[in-house]
Amino acid sequence: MQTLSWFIVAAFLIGSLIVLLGVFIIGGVELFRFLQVALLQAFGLGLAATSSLFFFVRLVWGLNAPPMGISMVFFVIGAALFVSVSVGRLYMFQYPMYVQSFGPGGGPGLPLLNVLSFFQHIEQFERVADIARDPNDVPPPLTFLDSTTPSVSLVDSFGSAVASGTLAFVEADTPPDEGGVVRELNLETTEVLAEIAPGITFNYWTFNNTVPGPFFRIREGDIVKVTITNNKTSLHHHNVDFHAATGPGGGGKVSVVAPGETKEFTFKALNPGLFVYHCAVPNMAVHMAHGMYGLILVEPKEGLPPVDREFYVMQGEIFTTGAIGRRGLQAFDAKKMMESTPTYVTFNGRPDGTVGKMKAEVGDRIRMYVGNGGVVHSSSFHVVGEIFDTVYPEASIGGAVLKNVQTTNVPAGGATIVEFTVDYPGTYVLVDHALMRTDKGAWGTIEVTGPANPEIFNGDFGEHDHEGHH
Ligand SMILES: [Cu+2]
Repeated sequence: MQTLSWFIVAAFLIGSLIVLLGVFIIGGVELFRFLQVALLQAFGLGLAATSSLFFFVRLVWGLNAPPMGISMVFFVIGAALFVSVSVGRLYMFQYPMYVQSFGPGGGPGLPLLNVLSFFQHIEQFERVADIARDPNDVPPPLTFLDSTTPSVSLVDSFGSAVASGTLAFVEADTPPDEGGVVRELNLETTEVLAEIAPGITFNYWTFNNTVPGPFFRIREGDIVKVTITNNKTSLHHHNVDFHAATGPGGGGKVSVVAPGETKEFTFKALNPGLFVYHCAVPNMAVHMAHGMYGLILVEPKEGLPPVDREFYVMQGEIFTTGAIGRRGLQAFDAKKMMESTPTYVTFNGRPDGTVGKMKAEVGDRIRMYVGNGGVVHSSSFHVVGEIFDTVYPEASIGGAVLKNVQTTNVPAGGATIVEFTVDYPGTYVLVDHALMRTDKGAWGTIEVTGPANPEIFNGDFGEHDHEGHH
């Protein structure tokens, strides 16, 4: 027993050394730096377990009574039986080890080989300094609606323009509708390392190195030629499913690209609206929860009413193994995703992704294109201190618009378009009004400058400290 207790201690020390050496051999100093918090925690757990085992073995030995020892063995068996019923099927070679799926395609767990392959290639991943897509990154309008046209005819005029039920995958030489053009959209899928917040690194998967991917702007009746390339440093296949396309998988089935591969496909934009595009390679939710989503606006033939500023914001969720704020390299946590508990909820890829970037002047009319990549929550989109005078509900163009809305729904895999005029200077905070999500990162700001009109709003802003609890 004396020997056994010392053997346990020796095994722990040798094991720790092997793990440390293994980390250096697989991924060098870089990997060690990313994992140091997790390694420290694992060492602590190992130290505690070793000490208690040591104590336990010596205690049982010291009692000098075999029945006591046997009862302890049964205690351990009983506890293990109890714990085993509360977890699902055990997958020894995937991470996490207990996530089962009944969906199409593979489950969300990562095979252990992928984890190892990720560590081995950690040097090759591009470091992206800022993963957040700039909310100002909206191409200019293609067509303006004549501003003298009353908005009621905007609604009416679209009713007959919408075709539906036809297969829209078209021959590459199909001409666009009159006034339309052939548009070439280029997407590159990448797997990169970027910070969720200072010191917290995540392996984002992206379209064109930002989250969300680029904002595409096309016109109803256009022919869309999509070229998708998967960067050669990727470890996974990717593709793109355009909700704006009519056809199998929205293009997903014909655009699966292996690392280094390029594919093209063509579709005709039959319906106007603001549409999500996303990666749809199984496990789809896993790919989207790594950042693979974006928006494409299909302008109606008549265009949208002119505005002064347009912004692009897209909500998303990140599931990390470490709790919120935990530093170091954060692994994707499929278990948290299955349990619908995102660690971070973001506007444009990370907390602060849009903060301080959107500016306007008093009197500006603002249009916001707001999408939601999910994969769990619908968003209750709201701008504090503003009223949306116009909402295109669920980003529908051609149907009835809503007037004077406080908070609007943005479903997962959906979008909305909101319009309002900023009448008073100040900082306007956009939120998902399921407000605890602001603590997970779901908020942004629009800074409005210009003269203050006391007839619209008047009050003493004073010198109060607005931080903290009141
Ligand atoms: Cu993908």
